[in-house]
Amino acid sequence: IFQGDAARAALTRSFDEIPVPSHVLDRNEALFGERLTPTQVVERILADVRARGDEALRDWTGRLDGIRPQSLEVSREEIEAAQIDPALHGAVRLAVRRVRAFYQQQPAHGFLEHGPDGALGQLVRPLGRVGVYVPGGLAPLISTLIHTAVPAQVAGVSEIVVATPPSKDGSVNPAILVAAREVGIERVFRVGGAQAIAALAYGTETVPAVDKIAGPGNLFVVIAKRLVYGQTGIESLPGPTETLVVADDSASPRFVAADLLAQAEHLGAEPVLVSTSQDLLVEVQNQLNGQLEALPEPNRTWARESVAERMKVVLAADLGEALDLANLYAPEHLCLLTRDPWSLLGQVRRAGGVFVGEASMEALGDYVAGPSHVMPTGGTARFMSPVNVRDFQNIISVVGVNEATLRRIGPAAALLARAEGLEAHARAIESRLLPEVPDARPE
Ligand code: HSO
Ligand code: ZN
Repeated sequence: IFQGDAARAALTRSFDEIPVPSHVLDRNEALFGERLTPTQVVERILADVRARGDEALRDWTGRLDGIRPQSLEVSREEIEAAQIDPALHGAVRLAVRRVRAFYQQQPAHGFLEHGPDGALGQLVRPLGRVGVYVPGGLAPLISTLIHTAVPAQVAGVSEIVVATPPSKDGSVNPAILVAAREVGIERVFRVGGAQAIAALAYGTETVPAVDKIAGPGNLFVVIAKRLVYGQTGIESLPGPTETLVVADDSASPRFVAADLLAQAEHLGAEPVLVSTSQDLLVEVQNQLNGQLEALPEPNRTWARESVAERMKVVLAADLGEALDLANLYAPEHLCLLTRDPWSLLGQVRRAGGVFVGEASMEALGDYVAGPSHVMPTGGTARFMSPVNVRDFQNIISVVGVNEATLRRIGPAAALLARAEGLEAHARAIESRLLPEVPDARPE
């Protein structure tokens, strides 16, 4: 249990290289005959997909996912035919509806006022084509498709394509296909990992190059996104997830433990508990042990690993200190389980999302609350925001001043140009200020 300065130290992030687990190096050795780092592997994959397109995608998918798909694109018929349990289908629809309704409220318009001086403004335009990466593997993140594609759609993006890894028999999880259909996405590619990011960035015979890639992924996906940035846009580099719970003596230890475990079952997750009550910390610990035991496998193993390796527990002097620590840590998720959680909102400075009170657990936000669950991780909430409509639009500045304004402000521009030693700039400005005698300017 950390307190005071030790708590500050424990919650201060360091931005060292992401540690590479030894099992990743072992796997690379088995695959490549050398202990390549993930970055070296990703560089090979990117170069190969860029050079050989679809064939490289098939080869890498065969090698890494254990299935060599003939058709890289999921056919329209397959998307149309996908079926899931009706209740689950209803839940997908509810999630789509609520996420869409949420983003429709985000102000996203430009401005352009025509006045006596002409006009200055901003045009807001949707991006052309967006690629959404949907992780498969251990957990097929149906919700992630919804939580990235819907804000893009609300932004006005007309073409959204999805890439997701195939399962061993080459199929794509039907719930992901149903979600794609409900959102209105027509193109889904069965390709995952760094090879998917390469395909979306460079384009292949089958996969179109996109203007921006959004969505979380494993270490290889995150490294690939970082390396293709510039060739294409990326929304962020979502890494392992974190939740910081602030709880006082009024909080239910059962709920606090449940929320920490919900987070802990994500691989690599970091659960943090900051409480003003020593008693609560003890009770939560008991609850955690009991609830962990009651989890089925493999979830118990995943959750236990996060709790044992990364969970942090802090005793704060008061809620003011608790919030200071939360702002220092800048969690992806900040959960307020206190007597009067709304009264703390004014002190929240740095977080991806804030979950206010017992009824608003983070797990609800993962699915159906409304805001996208793709939020800044690793302390990047200091300067980043959750996925939102603005991620899928660009702004174009409009300069449309008229003659009268030019006369008023042009001489200052010419002065600044000469101060920068840029004579042609000054002359371009003055050519309009002195239209009749363009060469009359003294040397
Ligand atoms: N909590 C995760 C997102 C997620 N959880 C998707 C379940 N499905 C990262 O914010
Ligand atoms: Zn989650």
